Amino acid sequence: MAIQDIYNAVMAYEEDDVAELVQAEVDAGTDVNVILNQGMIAALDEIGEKFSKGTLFVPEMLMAAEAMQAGLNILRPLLANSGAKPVGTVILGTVKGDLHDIGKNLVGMMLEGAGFRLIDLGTDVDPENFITAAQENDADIIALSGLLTTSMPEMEMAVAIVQEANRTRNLNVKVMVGGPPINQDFADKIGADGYGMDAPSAVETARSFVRI
Ligand code: B1M
Repeated sequence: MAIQDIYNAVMAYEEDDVAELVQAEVDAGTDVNVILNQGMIAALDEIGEKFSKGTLFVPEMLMAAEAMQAGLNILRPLLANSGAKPVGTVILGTVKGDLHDIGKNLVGMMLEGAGFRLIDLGTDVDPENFITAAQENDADIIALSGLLTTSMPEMEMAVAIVQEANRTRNLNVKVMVGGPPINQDFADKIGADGYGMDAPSAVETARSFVRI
């Protein structure tokens, strides 16, 4: 049994095998980050490269995502259960037009694991829905994920709408952004309060907003 087997099972779209192999690694005491990064995320990166080269297509990308999700379901309790009193509330979602949710879900699990109350609005989220959810839940942070290049202008618009609501509609939240096409420069340029390169750094950024 090896991490390579998890990688291979994601590449073969074998959901059940991924779940079994991830469970076996967890039982053997393997570091969750190793399982995630070297087993599951590395395989999805390879899938993405093959898609770029035109050697596989959307259905295969979807099957790989489902296999990844089967593994994430095993890891969820390890990542998400802090048991502590909430340190703050985060409204999380993928921006309008973008249906990718695996990275967002991972960010959400790690935020929960760090003690945040999480309201996950899912994918393809209209900016106004972030604001409504933040107001209804007295949230501290709005967290926007996006994977497509075309999500960047959507993110820019969402950040502008949230910051405008902070100024004029009695909202008081920090807004943070992340996803592969996003970097710190872009986050600064669009007026976001923070950026996370990956799930652990998203948690760090969120913690900096609530001063833990
Ligand atoms: Co899509 N897709 N996809 N896809 N897909 C990418 C993103 C792509 C890079 C593939 C490629 O061409 N190489 C490409 C985007 C190119 C671009 O715009 N530059 C692409 C494309 C083109 C598309 C479609 C347009 C394909 C088509 O229909 N022709 C289409 C778009 C649909 C839509 O959204 N409207 C599409 C569809 C899909 C599927 C539905 C089949 C599936 C998604 C299933 C799902 O999410 N439930 C899918 C998949 C699986 C991928 C790849 C292969 C994997 C994405 C993933 O889950 N990665 C991806 C290629 C790749 O990434 N290598 C690709 C693993 C995940 C853990 O990483 O999401 O990056 P990631 O999250 C990281 C960090 O980015 C960060 O933390 C996470 C954990 O460390 N992070 C944050 C994410 N959000 C954050 C928020 C934060 C902070 C950090 O703070 C708020």
